[in-house]
Amino acid sequence: MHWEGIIRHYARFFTPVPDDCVVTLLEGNTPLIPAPALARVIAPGTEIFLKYEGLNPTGSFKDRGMTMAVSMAKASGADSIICASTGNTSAAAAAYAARAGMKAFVLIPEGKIALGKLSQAMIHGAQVLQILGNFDDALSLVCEVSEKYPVTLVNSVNPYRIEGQKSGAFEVCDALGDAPTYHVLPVGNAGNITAYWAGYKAYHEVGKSARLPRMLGWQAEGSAPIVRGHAIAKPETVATAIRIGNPASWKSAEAARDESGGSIGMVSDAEILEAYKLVAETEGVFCEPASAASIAGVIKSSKQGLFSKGDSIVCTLTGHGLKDPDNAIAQSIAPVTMPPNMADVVRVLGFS
Ligand code: AN7
Repeated sequence: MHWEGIIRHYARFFTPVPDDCVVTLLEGNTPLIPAPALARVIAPGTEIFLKYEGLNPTGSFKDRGMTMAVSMAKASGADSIICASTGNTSAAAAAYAARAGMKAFVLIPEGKIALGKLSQAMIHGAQVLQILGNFDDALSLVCEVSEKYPVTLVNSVNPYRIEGQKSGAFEVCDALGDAPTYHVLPVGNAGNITAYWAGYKAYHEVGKSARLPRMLGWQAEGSAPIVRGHAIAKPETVATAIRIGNPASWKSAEAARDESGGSIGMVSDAEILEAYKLVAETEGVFCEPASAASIAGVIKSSKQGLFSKGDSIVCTLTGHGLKDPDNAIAQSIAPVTMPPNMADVVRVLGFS
């Protein structure tokens, strides 16, 4: 069947969108990739699946929420949207605004967003404001601007964002025939863990799945307000996507954790980078550092003895590795530079 994007495919689960207002890049329908080699190394006896959200149109899960938020903005007659972002939301907002014929304004923390994401916001013609502050500062600003001026806020405080992002959970259930034992994901502004849990509950309520997963969320140690129980004034982490000190969906993330019998923990930058390389090298799947926090979390949980034989574990890999080429290069062995000479080439290749 021809894929029509999440709004049309999962229409019965969403607020109705007038058909002529649907703004879509045919997001969703991303692969759920089995990761047997990774499972053997990090959690033997379990089945691990990677929900590879990097294959969305702008390279992250944000497209699922943005198609809903921008479509509803269009339905309400808006001609511009605004967001704060650590990068991926701005990329999605810029692209969907372009698609809708709207203006996008994006506020990003200066110097702290991955190169690919910045290039996306720019090429789609968004007006980009680099704030000399962090994501939390930018989010307060856009909330205030959107209250006072005629521009629609498309951060995840916009409920249509969360609604659209529920579709990730629907797709996991459709692929597996049921919910997994555990659903693992990185936590930044905490919208996605909120959305996945809402999606799993909605599917369960209508009998599309027999069980509910335990939700396992992972923050970076330097940006772990939920774990530490207080806002972090100066969040830091190599995983810039989740460099957030005061998440908008804090309470609903805690509810997802508690209702599902799950947990929200933290992993160090070193653990994130190790997981980032491991999934790329063992499975051929390239995600950005923030996404790898989910894998790092599985490694940590596995060491603590959380998993049992036969458990199914789904990790959302939230963004594509190409978003952040600088980190990929920094974490890898540098290429060898050499003359175009057969003897030297075969020697370096180890054949002579
Ligand atoms: C790759 O783009 O907040 O917990 O402004 O880009 O739902 O915030 C990005 C978040 C995980 C965390 N992985 O999700 C933004 C932004 C990646 C991300 C998260 C983000 P939430």
